[in-house]
Amino acid sequence: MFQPFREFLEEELFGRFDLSSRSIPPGLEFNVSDRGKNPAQIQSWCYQCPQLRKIRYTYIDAGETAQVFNSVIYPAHHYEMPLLGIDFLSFGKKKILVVLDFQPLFRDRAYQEKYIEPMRPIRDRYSDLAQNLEMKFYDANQYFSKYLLFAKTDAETVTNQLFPAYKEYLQLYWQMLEQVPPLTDPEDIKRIVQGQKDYDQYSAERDPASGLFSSYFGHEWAERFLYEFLFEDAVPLAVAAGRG
Ligand code: BLA
Repeated sequence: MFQPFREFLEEELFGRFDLSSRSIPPGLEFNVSDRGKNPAQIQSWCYQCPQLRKIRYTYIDAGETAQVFNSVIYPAHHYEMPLLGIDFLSFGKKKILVVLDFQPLFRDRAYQEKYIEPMRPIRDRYSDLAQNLEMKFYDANQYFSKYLLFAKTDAETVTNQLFPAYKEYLQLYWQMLEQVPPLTDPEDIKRIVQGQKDYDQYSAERDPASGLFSSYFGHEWAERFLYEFLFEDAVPLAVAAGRG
């Protein structure tokens, strides 16, 4: 269902950037599950280039039962711009949830003006995909922008609206990346390092996918996947508590 989105992202990345592979810890790059009736497989890719310090995406294919395309792109630490976040989920073809956002590291007005306002004209043209749904796991005011696409939708809308919207958001993201002034003050850069780390910590603790990973691949694998790959700059709660 979302393979064309993955392929498009891949073509864009390889066409625009000088990518090198970034290692994925052993055992986390690929897994298959035959627990229960429905076989599921999960595969991940990870790259870096001078402008983007971590580009990761994951595809879960459990046939009709579940299709998920998830990605986060982290700019280099000398760019303060938002992370690109993608989470497209389809369960049994009936339940389709899509989220796409430039995920802000900071919430001040100047930041919003520079990095979030440019999304607005696109968002306004895809109002079917901007549904103002309530968030149950995350706080909509943290690491989400007011112009995110967030919708419960159907397969037809995925093809006819989400795909063009996705292309436009990506286009804007690349354009922003070309224009963003690099930070040079080590203090400013430190603030971005911390901002991206805080994002990982927050996301690892809230990720609604942890149950899904556990059910397919077991708790231990799920924890490793979250803390060693998806959000590798997060510290597992038990470890963090022990350090206190
Ligand atoms: C929701 N994301 C979800 C849900 C799952 C995932 C299972 C709950 C769906 C439901 O309501 O039943 C799945 N999340 C994943 C997967 C990965 C993951 C498979 O991290 C990793 C491979 N989530 C993101 C990113 C964004 C995001 C980058 O990982 C930003 C665009 C958003 N996902 C997001 C939001 C919700 C969601 C906003 C709704 C959660 C809520 O209601 O609070």
